Amino acid sequence: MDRFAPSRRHFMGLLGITAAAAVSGLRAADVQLPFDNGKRQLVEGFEGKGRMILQRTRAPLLETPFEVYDNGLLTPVDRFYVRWHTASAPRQIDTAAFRLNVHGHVERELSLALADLRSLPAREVTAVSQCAGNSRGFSDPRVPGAQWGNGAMGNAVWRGVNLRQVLDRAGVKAGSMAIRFRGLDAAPPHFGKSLGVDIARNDDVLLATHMNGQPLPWDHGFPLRLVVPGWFATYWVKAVSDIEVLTTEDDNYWMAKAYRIPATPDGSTTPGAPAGATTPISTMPPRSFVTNVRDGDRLRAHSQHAIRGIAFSGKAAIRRVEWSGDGNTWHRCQIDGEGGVYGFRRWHTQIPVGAPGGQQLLVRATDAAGNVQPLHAGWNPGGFMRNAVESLNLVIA
Ligand SMILES: Nc1nc2c(c(=O)[nH]1)N[C@H]1C(S)=C(S)[C@@H](COP(=O)(O)O)O[C@H]1N2
Ligand SMILES: [Mo]
Repeated sequence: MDRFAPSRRHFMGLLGITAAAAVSGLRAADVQLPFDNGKRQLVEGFEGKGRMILQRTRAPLLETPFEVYDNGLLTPVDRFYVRWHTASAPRQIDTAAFRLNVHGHVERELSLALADLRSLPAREVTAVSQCAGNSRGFSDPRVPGAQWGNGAMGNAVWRGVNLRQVLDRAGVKAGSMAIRFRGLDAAPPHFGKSLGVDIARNDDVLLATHMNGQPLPWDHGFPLRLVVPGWFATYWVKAVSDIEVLTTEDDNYWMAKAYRIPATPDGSTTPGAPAGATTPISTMPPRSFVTNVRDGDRLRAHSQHAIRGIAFSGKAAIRRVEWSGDGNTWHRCQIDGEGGVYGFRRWHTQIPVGAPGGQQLLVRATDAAGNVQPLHAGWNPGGFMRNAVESLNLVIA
């Protein structure tokens, strides 16, 4: 596949017209996501990105091709999915003039330069970032929104300062209710999300400057982004420049109207049912995927086949991964050692392959809090939080 000459890419980066220009000059290949109207282009040439599935050019929505998850536990920065609501975040900032402002219900307002943040102790957390709408394209009946396959997720090592250090410098006053984070996005409704004070003060919540050892690229929130391990990525505000401590619930669009799920135990409802109470989406239920075998693959009859994949949960550590040929009898897979609580965990096993014909393969994950993937997918009007057991139909020959 052709790449742009570096000079051209540099030029586009400077002018901030990466996306639209990039695609028109690209040689692209077709890919098919496994649902109706799932035809997409595989493109290369977005600034800093390798081959990605193009969902939208501007504001960019780029999906990670699924084979990337089989290559290693960490998702490389150049293959990490990209999601912006508007194309209004700057692609050029004066890093010397940049300030992170902390204000609202605090003892002392802060205006921190990047150098101030660099002087604070940094820490690293390995965590999965997953869009709340990951896998929305599988919703049945279909729902509006980005028609993602399963590639709006990625696992990275995030480095930055613990948010609590910054909050403690400002002194969050008693009676505070929520902490709102806003990005540099200029278009209304200005992107912002908020977290309860206790969540925001968690050890693992970071104002990150690096992912996988590299400074954050523009698309992932340079110069600072919020990292909220376990929580859906909508809370991981990119290019965050403003932190406001609130004494009431946040009533801004992104909390009060968007990214809400039915207030039912599993966040789902019946298609067509009257709208009931909703609640902001929060932590990620467990998911698991086979990464080395795809739906429709051919396996050799009467053999043993090694399968492997990934599992993660935002609610507790992954405790168990199982496979099944029928959805009734489940067999334990081996979970590999590394990965951490919030990251992808690798698992593997051998499955017996039967006589020629068809064979099903299902995998499900359970976390330490007892959350288990349901056999059948729930449904909600936003297409959020899909987490059903994945099922592959294999061809045995
Ligand atoms: N400033 C800003 N931050 C943002 C968003 C945005 O539109 N603007 N989108 C959020 C959503 S919905 C997702 S899924 C993640 C995507 O992060 P990524 O592009 O680094 O993968 O960023 C979050 N942070
Ligand atoms: Mo998202």
